[in-house]
Amino acid sequence: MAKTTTKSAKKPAAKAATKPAAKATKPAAKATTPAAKASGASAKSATKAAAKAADKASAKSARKTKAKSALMLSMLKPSVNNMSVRVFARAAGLDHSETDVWGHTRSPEYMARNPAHLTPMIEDKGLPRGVLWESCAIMQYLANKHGLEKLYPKAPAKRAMIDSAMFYLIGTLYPYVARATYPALNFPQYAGEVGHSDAHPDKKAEAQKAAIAAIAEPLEVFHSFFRNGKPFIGGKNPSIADIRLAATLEFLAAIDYALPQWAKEYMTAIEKKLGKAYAEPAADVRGYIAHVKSQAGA
Ligand SMILES: N[C@@H](CCC(=O)N[C@@H](CS)C(=O)NCC(=O)O)C(=O)O
Repeated sequence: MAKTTTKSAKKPAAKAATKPAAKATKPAAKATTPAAKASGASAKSATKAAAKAADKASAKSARKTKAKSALMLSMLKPSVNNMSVRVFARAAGLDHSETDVWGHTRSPEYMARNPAHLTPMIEDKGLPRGVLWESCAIMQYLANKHGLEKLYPKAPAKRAMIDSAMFYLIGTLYPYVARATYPALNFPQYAGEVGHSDAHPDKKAEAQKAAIAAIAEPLEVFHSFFRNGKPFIGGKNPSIADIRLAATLEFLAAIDYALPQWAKEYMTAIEKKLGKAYAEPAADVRGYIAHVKSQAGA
């Protein structure tokens, strides 16, 4: 299973994360001091051996730190766009670190790297601009880079179906889900949406109602067309399109949307297949939904 380290974007946490590593090399350097003070050839060779061992140890720990921090993910815990990549990284067994950037996406530092101010965002050395956002593009890139065929098939026709399902989700299903659930989640809606405007609350409620009603059609398309009798869009195993779909459906709990039976079973099946890789990031989304619901009920 991949190692995941999580930190916050706030400065104290960043400092805390770098300091112990820097300090860790010091005891090894100090360990040579008593021997250096001693005289005689054996003391000198003992010093040399200790220094060599210390060098080896610090080089090893530097390599380890480098490997661990090779993939960095900036994310927001309550978001299903982010949940998709967090589930994927765990399911793929990728060593990565997560930085919670809640409240920091529009900071000058973040905007300088990502003018779209979006999460999830990965930082990876091989990328021409050093960063990549858009959940599906991130999963596609990492699956390509690490040859994760089980999650993202290589055969063009099979791959095309996964891509089609993901584009359909981002372009059609997700806007309905956002319009339907963001008011309940206390998330700002996208500009141009009635919910974002200063229209009368009745108009906003109407738009939300229409979006809720519109969800059923694309949902059925995922079931009858993309799954087509298979357990998952990917076949016997969940693909990146399945991760993206299941994560999206999590938000519907915010409005107590009555999922069709197949969708309930599908989500249970994904969670069972992916285990902790799914459950851990899902717990953050579910925790947030439970929180906003309790606030609304208070
Ligand atoms: N289509 C994008 C949507 C990304 C998105 O909307 N991210 C939101 C969180 S759900 C965000 O980072 N918002 C922060 C901001 O705009 O400052 C994806 O799938 O990654």
